[in-house]
Amino acid sequence: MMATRMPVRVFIGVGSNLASPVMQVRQALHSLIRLPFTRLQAQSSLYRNPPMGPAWQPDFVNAVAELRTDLTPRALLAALQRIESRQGRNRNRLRWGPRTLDLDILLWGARRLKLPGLTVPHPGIANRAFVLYPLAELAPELDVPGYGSIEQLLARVDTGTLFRVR
Ligand code: A4P
Ligand code: MG
Repeated sequence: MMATRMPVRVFIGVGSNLASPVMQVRQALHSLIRLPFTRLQAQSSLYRNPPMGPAWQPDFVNAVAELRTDLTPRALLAALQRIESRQGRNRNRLRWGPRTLDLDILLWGARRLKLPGLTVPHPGIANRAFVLYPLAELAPELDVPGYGSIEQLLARVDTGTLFRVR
């Protein structure tokens, strides 16, 4: 008999600020639907917001997706990086610079992971309104392991610069 595993609840941060960001984000969400051993459970609204980092770059569009997956963390990260590459992500750009698509693993169930090339919860999570706000839209009850409740974290960031894309 096949072993059935309990799929893990995973949240993915999606961001783009180049080449029609709204379209890039929608296309990425579409690609998440087609990941193997994975179900797209929910997706947040899209939010336009100013760049964190170099200010000369275009505004970002950000969203969060909720998955259920049987993939390992490494396999999911590799699959996300393939989606980034397909959407023209150039990996040699400066830190926090513009990009067609960024897919970050925000949360892996209630676990904390520290592998070479993969830290979960995503280290920036607690300071980023463009992550916390869409995350809270999907899971207001969430606890971010090592950081606190989403409600507490959200109270400490400025959500005034987020505009829901209609
Ligand atoms: N990596 C480690 N942990 C993770 C994780 N949890 N999920 C490693 C995904 N990747 C993870 O990432 C660099 C390396 O991080 C990868 O090789 C992976 O092994 P990257 O996507 O190649 O580069 P990056 O995204 O430019 O680097 P960094 O420092 O992770 O940037 P961030 O934190 O992703 O921030 N402003 C707004 N408004 N909205 C944004 O979405 N995004 C960024 C990028 C800057 N400013 C922004 C936004
Ligand atoms: Mg990234």
